[in-house]
Amino acid sequence: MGFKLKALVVVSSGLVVGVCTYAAYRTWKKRQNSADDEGFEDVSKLEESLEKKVLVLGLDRSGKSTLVSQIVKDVGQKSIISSSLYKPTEGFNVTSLSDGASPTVNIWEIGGKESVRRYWAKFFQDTDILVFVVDASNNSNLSVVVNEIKSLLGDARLASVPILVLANKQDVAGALGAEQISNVLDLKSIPSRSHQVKVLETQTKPGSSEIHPTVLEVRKVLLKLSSHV
Ligand SMILES: Nc1nc2c(ncn2[C@@H]2O[C@H](COP(=O)(O)OP(=O)(O)OP(=O)(O)O)[C@@H](O)[C@H]2O)c(=O)[nH]1
Ligand SMILES: [Mg+2]
Repeated sequence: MGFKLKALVVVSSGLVVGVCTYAAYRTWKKRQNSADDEGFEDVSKLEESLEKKVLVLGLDRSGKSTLVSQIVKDVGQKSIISSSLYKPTEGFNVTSLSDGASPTVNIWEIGGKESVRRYWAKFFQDTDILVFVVDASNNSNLSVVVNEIKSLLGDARLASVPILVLANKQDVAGALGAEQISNVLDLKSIPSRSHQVKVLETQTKPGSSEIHPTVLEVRKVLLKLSSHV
């Protein structure tokens, strides 16, 4: 087997294992919830509401992993954002965010490469908030973004889920702003009764010693939203 083919087999099987692990986790969680429900229904519901699921999607290289790694850092922590080397997410990453007051936010970031995008739908179930990261400095793939968002909006499992669209890479000259991204993606045509949509400009460029204020704003919005969904 040639090197490329071998690599492909390893990557694909890694993703399939990832998706299977996720499916197993959900089955376990369902069983655990139904076991909890026996005689303790109210307590179990209360516990359920203490964890929220945020799904982070977007095309490859839009900045999802970089964003998530910054969102979960301690605010005062220095020398944070280490490398600008691109390491694509081949499956998914899960991490948690908590401020002690709001529910714990479990952040699921799924890889954005075309080969991984077809597995996105496996992660839709039980999503409380959807974050969609757009590389606002790259005009060339916005039509792909439009199609991906359309198909997300058409999925019943995401019905009425609030959507936070991030126009990322604002540090790059010529990056489209929130208003332009909103127009290009036709976000204003989404009925507010089906989805609450918010667009924020962000920059997650590695190399800074402090978390950028736009990332802190995303964290704040997520924690606030998670208390209301
Ligand atoms: N200029 C600039 N570069 C950024 C910014 N955010 C991330 N990058 C760079 O963009 C590249 C891709 O970032 P990732 O966070 O790995 O992208 P991703 O969306 O997770 O990509 P996949 O995992 O393949 O879906 C990396 O080289 C980052 O250093 C930003 O705000 N500005
Ligand atoms: Mg990634």
